[in-house]
Amino acid sequence: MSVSPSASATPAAHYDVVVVGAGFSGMYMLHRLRGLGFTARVYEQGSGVGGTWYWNRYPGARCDVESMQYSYSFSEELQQEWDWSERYAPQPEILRYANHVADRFDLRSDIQFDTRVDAAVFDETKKLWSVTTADGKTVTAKFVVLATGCLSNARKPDIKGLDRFKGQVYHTGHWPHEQVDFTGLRVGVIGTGSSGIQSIPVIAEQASHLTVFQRTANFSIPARNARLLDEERAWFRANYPEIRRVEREVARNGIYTDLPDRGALDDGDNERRAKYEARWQRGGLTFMSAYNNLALDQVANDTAANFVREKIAEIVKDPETAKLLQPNSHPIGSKRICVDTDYFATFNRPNVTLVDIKSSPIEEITESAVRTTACEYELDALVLATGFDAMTGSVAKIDIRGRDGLTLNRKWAEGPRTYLGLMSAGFPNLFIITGPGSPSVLSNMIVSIEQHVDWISDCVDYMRERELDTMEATREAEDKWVTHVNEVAYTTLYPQANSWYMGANIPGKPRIFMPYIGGVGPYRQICNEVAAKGYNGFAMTGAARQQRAAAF
Ligand code: NA7
Repeated sequence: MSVSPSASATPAAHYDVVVVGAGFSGMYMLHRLRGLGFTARVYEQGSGVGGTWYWNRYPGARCDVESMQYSYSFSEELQQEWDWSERYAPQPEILRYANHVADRFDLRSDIQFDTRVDAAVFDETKKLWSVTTADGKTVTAKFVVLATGCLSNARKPDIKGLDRFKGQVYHTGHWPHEQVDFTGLRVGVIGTGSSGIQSIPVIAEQASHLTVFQRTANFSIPARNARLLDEERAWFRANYPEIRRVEREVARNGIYTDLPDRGALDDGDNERRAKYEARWQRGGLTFMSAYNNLALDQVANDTAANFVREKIAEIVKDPETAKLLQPNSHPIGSKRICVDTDYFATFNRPNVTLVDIKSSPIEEITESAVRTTACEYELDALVLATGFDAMTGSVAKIDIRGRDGLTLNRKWAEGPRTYLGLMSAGFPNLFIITGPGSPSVLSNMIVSIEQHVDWISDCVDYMRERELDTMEATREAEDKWVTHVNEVAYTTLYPQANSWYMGANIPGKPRIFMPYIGGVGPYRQICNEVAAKGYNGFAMTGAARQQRAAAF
């Protein structure tokens, strides 16, 4: 018996919300949506949860924010019970934590792994999104939440001959799941950002010889990583209410530390040096919190940069190598500052060579070597620590079509445009977590993720209560916000660096300072006020009422 196609076609499954990505944002989003009684489906490209921590398995990978702060705050039981073992958790432990959260909150049943989302198309008549996955299946959803992560789209550099290389090739952002053993091998690392700086000391211990190809020297502060003592964990746990408050409302970057009350030039030389020394000895990202004007004033910034340059000269024995390792192309902090364990000291090892590819660029990669304009380096393995198409790269891989068939890629061709980093005009009911235009990568990501997820959860709940169909950023509000994000960025030293914050690491990517630098506290306040005023700057349509909100 033949069955007509219309009779056999099963209708597409429908969810209230489709979430793309099961990293820290996707997992918490799912948890909140379920708590509100929404149906949700999460699609995850990887075979497990954890997002960036699922992919970034390179040797030495660890978080540069302290574990007791780089952890969810939404569950008091979770933050009281989970035992972080080190001050800065290594990647395997962060992944264990992500898996623990998935199990503890029973998230897996609504997550479909090994499933890439290829397309999301908005149907203006039905006011629904159709979401198509790489396996060819399509589901519909009222809302789509892009929890695709900011640093999850590993970027293979465009170097001539790379595909010809016959040895092993790895990218730090897409590391194999099996153990990689460099013992006895001649290894080359291209890239000296955070991933290179973390992996180089570990690879140097295994490799017979390590050649580091450096285009731009970076500022790095010692992590001073150590096992966490019981009393340290207990202190955090006892003080979490205040610590989390400061992270959310006071510290601009969402990291609890003693905050500066003065600028670098308000202290004399000796006092300033003592402060930098204390921060250097304490270690970590909060070095930049020594003074309140290091991101704003070039002369102030120079005092911190000079301090670190002097430290590099003290650590690295060969003066020529030390000089090459001293950053001089950008203000300290204007590229994400790195946090390391023995990075600079690694260059004192006899089996490590630093190659300056700024003065002698890589010409090509042959079957067995990297050839610069000055020399050829025979290698058995190559590690690409060349970073990510940050903030927009993963979103750009999805064919997202909003009103009138407009694609998000076309809309963002001149750079990402959002209102509050949360929505983009022309794309109703499509939310972005920690998107461009929000503090995002300039902050402790978990603080920003929780804030966005909570805001989005409140928002969809608000819409359900009022029987609203669509919500969308207005062009006016978006234009104002984009202008504001830019204005704030240009009051700082950040735009001076060719950083991935600016999209400068991707040839052809528009140079726009993507994250919002106004601080997580003020940003949270703006978002809360917008919500309190009935989602000012967003247009809403619905059965129960029609409203078009004024620009914020
Ligand atoms: P980053 O910080 O973008 O660093 C990438 C590094 O690779 C950086 O040193 C680049 O030099 C270098 N690079 C990139 N492309 C090339 C080519 N074609 N040739 C030579 N060198 C190249 O990425 P990471 O993975 O280290 O860190 C990203 C974030 O993850 C980090 O900030 C933390 O937040 C966690 P350049 O500076 O462009 O001259």
